[in-house]
Amino acid sequence: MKESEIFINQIGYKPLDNKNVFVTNAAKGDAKEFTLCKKSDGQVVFTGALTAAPDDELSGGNYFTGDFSSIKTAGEYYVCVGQERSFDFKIADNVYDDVALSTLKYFTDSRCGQGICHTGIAEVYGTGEKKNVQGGWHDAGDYGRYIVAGTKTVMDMLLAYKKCPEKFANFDLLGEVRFELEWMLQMQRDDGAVYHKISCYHFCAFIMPQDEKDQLVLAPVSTAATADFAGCLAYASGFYKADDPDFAKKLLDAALKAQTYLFSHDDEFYINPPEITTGGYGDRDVRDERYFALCSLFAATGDKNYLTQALKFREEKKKDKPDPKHPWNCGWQEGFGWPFVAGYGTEILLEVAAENEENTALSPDLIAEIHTCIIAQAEKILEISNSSAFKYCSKLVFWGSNGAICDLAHIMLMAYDLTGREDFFKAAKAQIDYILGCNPVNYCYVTGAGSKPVVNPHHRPSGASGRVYPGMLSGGPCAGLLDAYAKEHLTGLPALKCFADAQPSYSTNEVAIYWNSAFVYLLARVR
Ligand SMILES: [Ca+2]
Ligand SMILES: [Zn+2]
Repeated sequence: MKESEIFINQIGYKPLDNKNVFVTNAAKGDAKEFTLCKKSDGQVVFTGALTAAPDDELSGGNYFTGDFSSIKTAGEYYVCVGQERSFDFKIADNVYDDVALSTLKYFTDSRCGQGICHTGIAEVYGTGEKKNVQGGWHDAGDYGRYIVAGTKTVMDMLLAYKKCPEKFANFDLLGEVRFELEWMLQMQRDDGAVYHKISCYHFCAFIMPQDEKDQLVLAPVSTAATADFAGCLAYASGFYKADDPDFAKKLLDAALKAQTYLFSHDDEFYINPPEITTGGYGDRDVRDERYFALCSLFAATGDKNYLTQALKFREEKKKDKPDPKHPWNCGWQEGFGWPFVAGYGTEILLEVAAENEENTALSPDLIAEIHTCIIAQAEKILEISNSSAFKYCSKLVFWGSNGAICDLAHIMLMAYDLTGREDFFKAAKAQIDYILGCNPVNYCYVTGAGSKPVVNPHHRPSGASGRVYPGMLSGGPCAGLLDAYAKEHLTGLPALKCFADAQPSYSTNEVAIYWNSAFVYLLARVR
């Protein structure tokens, strides 16, 4: 049977969610309406109008949409348009429980070390020294472990846990995060600086992690890694204080030591030395990393000097000249990406302000300025979502676009927290709908979930074992066509169709801990 071109969230909706169906012009034909039918007996429970969706370049235009938000009765359904029928889906309170748990278990599946893999002693690049570093999560499709990637991941997980701990009742989030933190602690040099990453010199073939036995190497230290480490560990320390004060102290002490190094050293930007060809994760602007570290240390210690120093970076970055080539990193942005971490610093300041209204260091003027800034950014993102056929909230479709829209939704949720405005919340939820099936390629982008999940991810353990690991968010469309497979198969397509469920297409179908964590955050907030 030919797959229909009716797009719904393949997992389903919560009773009170906005519920939208999307359909191509071709599938719509002459139909003016869609029907919502019960899966059990085909009974029509709702008929609604199909209206033209906004025409946008990214999806290619010519889509129609319908709204069945008024149906709140739990059950299993499908949508019909003319002779076409959508995948089945559910309406239920707990509809996202399984997918949420599987996206968390992915982290446990990604654990390195434990006596099984990458147990060798690493060389410290260019020094002749050796160091034993164990643990941490494998980063992505490969087995590297990178501090900036790990930081973003840990921060997403901890922020989600902080906002809604009840959503993690069936998963030991702090235990899982601790596995990464224990590894991060080993990545610090005696002088406080932090190695950028540990990996082999080159990517391996599609083999299991225990079969990668090449020499491990610790790449040079960097400002980005050292500042991320300081920000992340200082924030994390608060979560372990009650149950394990010694571990909490260890984290905070390491963060303080990293910050001491940062105060006395100019920026050290990371680029791969010629002998190392694994993921570079380079970043030419580390003002946001320094801001994040300082905000986090201010929150952890109460020392106003950290705040004063943090605000200097904020003011300086605000003065960036407009740069149309890099609009996503020009001026102040509450970023939540591995190279854009300002949002984490700002979230922490807002937490301090909310928990301690007497805190005189955070002046009402400063807090008002932060609020205005967040709401202005969120409104721009909301506007993009509203002008998109699939309510997609970005104008750019980069490598890892599925993670990026979760990060943009995070900004809308910050604005929702400040204003209570439902339109921010609903647009954030719409990104979950997009990822789980409301998209022009009709994929559920999480492995093991939905009627048409990704089944050929660029993920070595899946490829080598022949078993697709569940709970992984595919990177999703990448308009740049950055790998040979994408160039061969996707040239000329609209950006949101530049996706191939094919193992070689690393630029569209890789997975990564920090895309998963962005999804974990968003799903925890809206489910
Ligand atoms: Ca940066
Ligand atoms: Zn490993």
